[in-house]
Amino acid sequence: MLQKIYIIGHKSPDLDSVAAAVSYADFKNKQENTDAYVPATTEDINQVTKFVLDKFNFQAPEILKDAENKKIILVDHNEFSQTLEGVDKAEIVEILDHHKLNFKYDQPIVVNIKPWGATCSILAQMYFDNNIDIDKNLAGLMLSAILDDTLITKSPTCTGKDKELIEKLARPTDVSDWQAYGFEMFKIKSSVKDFTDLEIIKNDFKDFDFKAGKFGIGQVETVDLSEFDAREQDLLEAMRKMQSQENYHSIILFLTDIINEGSRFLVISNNAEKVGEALGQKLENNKTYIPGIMSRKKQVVPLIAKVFDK
Ligand SMILES: [Mn+2]
Repeated sequence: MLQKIYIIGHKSPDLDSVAAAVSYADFKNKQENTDAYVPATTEDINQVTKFVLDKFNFQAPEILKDAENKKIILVDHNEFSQTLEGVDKAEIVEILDHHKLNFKYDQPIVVNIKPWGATCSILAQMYFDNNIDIDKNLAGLMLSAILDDTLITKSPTCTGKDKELIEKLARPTDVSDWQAYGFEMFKIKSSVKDFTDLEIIKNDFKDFDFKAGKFGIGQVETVDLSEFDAREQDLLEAMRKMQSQENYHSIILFLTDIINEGSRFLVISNNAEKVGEALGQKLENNKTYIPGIMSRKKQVVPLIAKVFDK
């Protein structure tokens, strides 16, 4: 029997991670005329991912907790700090991603990284380049992931290529106004009223192993920042607890207002003053607001890494 090859995104899976796994499995299976490629996620999918999979008639991928002895393709990430358990005992066959490369391996493998706004943008272009048919549901799925990762094109990570692909993918779908559809998605993302503090922090959270120590950087994208005002103290408390229990140098949570294009930062750190300096701001009571900051990978991580990873 053919050995399965699992295609899987990062921990705390976001829509792009899940949609990329689903789409790339479809692409590979079609291209190689097989069914060996299986999309997977590390854990339960988030609410907006559920909404999108439902809307375009896809099943949630199977959950894969341990990669040991499995063949794996990593999508939408490449850092071991962000991947599933057992990857050190797995056979990684390929990487498809749009983040900075921080990957070492003892074998030559296929690595495809482009500095575009979403992994699904790279994938959509691969379908077009290889003349592989994209049905309207798959177009809708990839479109949604690009809109999500680029904050409806407002993020500094969004490139001309992403915009071109958004237009192209929207055409065959029933989405007549992609901007309005994008806001509908972000309203679902923003509705975190029923979440615990820890669920909010961990909803879109990534670990980074910097020279100064372990950093956890979480982001919440919202259309209504004021919804969080009353919870900031509780969020900081939960972050403080998490920092001591899980040995973080720093935990940074930033709440991005996609309407006004800026982010509210909450910081718990062994050296909060220095985190503030790295961000170019003075923190007051572990908090600050920075206009224009919307992207973890293009803005926050480089600023923090410059100070704490040298
Ligand atoms: Mn992504």
